[in-house]
Amino acid sequence: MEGKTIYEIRRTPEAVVEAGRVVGRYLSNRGFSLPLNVTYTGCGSSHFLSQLLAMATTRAGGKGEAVPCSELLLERIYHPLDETQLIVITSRSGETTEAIEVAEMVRNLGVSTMGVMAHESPLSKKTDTALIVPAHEESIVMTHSFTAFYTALLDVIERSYLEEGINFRSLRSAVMEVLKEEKLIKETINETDFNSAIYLGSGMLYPVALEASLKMKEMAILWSEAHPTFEFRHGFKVMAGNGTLVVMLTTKPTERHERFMRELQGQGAKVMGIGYEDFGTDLFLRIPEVSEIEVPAVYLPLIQLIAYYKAVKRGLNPDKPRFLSKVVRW
Ligand code: F1P
Repeated sequence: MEGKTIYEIRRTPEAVVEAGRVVGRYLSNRGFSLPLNVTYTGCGSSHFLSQLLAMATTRAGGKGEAVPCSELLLERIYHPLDETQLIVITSRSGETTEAIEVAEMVRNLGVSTMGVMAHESPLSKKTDTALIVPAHEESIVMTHSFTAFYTALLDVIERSYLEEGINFRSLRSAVMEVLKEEKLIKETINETDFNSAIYLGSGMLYPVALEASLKMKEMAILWSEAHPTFEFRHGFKVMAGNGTLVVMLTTKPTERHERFMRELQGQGAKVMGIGYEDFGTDLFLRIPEVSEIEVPAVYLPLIQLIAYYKAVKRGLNPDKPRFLSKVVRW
C-alpha cells in the first residue's frame, strides 16, 4: 500500500501554488522587504534549504549566509552576527528545539527574526514575524514542504532585491512535468544496482545534492555523500567504484563534466545525469527548463522520488525511517 511520503511528494505542484498565494498575502499585508544582510538557519533539510536561500539572496544582490542552528547556538565565536540585520529561521514543524533556542538567543541580541514554518507553532510565537506556508506533512522526512518553502522565500528574495517575483503557475507546470516521469524514475531505480550513491552539484545544485544525499540516507538507509562537483576529484573520488552510483546534477554540462564522467566510469562507477542535456551518462533523467534560481524546485521532487523508490526496492518503508522522528528535541 502506498503511504504518506509518496502522496506528499506528488502534492508538490499544489504546494507551490499555495506557497505563492500565502506569500502574496504576507507581502502585501506587511509591506515586508528583506534587508541587505540576512542569515538563514535551520536543522537537517531546513539547513540545506537555508543554504539555497543564502545563495539566492547573494545572487539577487543582498548578502546571504547560512549557518546550522546548532552551530549558531554553540559556536557563536565563529558567527558573531555583527552585520546580520535579519535571521530567517526555517523549520517545517516549528518545534525543533535548536530552532526555538536560536529565536530566543537572537532576541537577546536585538537582531530581528523571521520564522518560516508549515503551521502556527512554538517557533512562530517566538519570531518577530512569521511566514506560515501551509505545506503540512505527516511523513517523517521533509518532501513537498521543502519545495514550497523554497519557492515562497525565493519570491520574497526576488521581490526584495529585484522587484519582480517568481511565476508560481509556470513553476507548478514544470514540477508537474517532473512528476509525470515517476514511472520512468521508478523503473530506472529498479533496473540499476547500486549500494552507495554520490551526488555531485555546483552552485545552487550543491545544496540540492546535499538534500538528495540526506533523502537517500533517511528513506533508503543507503550510504550516500554529496560534494561540489569537481571538488570530488580531489581525493574523495577513491570512493566511487563498482556498486557506486554517481549522480551528476547539472543543467549546463561542459567538456569537464564529460571528462570527469569518463574518469568515474573508468573506476567502475555508474554515472547518472540529471539536467537538460545528456553528456554520455549511463542513465539520464531530463528536467524541464526553468530560470536558474528556480532550478532547485524542479530537481527536488525528482531526487525525492529516487530515494523513495530505492527504499521500496530495498524492502523498506519510507514512511518509517529507522531511528528518526518527525521532530528532533533536546
Ligand atoms: C528538521 C529535521 C528534518 C529531518 C527529520 C527531523 O525539522 O531535522 O530535516 O528530515 O524529519 O527534523 P524541522 O525543524 O524542519 O521541522
